Amino acid sequence: MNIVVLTGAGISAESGVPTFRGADGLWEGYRVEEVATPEAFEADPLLVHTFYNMRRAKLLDGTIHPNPAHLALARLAESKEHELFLVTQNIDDLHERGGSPEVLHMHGELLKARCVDCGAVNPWREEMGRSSVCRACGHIDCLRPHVVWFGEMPIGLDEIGSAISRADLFVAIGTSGLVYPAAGFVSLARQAGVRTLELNLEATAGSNVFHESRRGRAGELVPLWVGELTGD
Ligand code: BV8
Repeated sequence: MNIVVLTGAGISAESGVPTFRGADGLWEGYRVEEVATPEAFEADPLLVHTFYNMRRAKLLDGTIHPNPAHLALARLAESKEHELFLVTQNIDDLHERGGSPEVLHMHGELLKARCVDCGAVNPWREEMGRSSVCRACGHIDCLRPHVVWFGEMPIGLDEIGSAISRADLFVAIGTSGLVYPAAGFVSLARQAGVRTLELNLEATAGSNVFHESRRGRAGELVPLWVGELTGD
């Protein structure tokens, strides 16, 4: 079976990565939509760098590990009977650390830096600020997180659209279905006659669009669902 899986912050919640719209969905009193924008970066680069430096440091502090949901998706990728296209809205590297061989980060990656002068994208695991130096062109005050902000074009939309149109099954895991265009993928799938399944802790904005919606924690639901497909 051709399967497209879209993951969101909910798949990393049990690994200790806070979701966006969890308890209060605020960071230091800011809404993510206010901080994760080009305008915020233009107006207050230090605030935005601090937002990502804190999240990067947390991701790398040794306490965050892939959970059974990440591991189950890696097993699904290895199975011979199925073709998996994994796209994530998350900017953490937990799918990769969980063994998934190919991950499309449609909203970018926290552990990469992009140079606004030369366009180079490089791995970046330390603090980033205005004095950081681009490893490709040597300029300073030119690096930003390689992350898609609100109002910016997500990565890989064409590839995602064609993967969905030729899929047999579209599964959304741990996403609130509030951010577009990712939130619209389920409708795209339904229009293409693709079966749709949602695995999420609670009902979401899109739950009634899915053919089937299962309630529960990703760490439990995903291994069970993958087991149904691979028979293990
Ligand atoms: C674009 C990277 C156009 C940054 C992110 C009005 C109406 C409709 C749309 C818009 C509008 N105004 C503006 C827009 C567009 C906007 C948008 O959709 N805004 C929303 C807020 C209304 N979208 C954009 O701007 C996008 N770009 O549209 O470009 C364009 C066109 C042409 C040319 C140029 C541009 C770009 C959006 C990307 C923004 N970047 N992330 C960063 O991470 O800092 S978005 C960010 O929030 C995440 O990446 C993620 O994608 C998104 C949503 O979060 P979720 O992953 O769903 O997480 P959330 O916390 O919301 O939900 C978690 C879920 O998990 C919950 O349901 C919970 O129940 C569940 N859960 C919790 N624990 C568990 C669990 N489930 C299972 N197990 C558990 N243990």
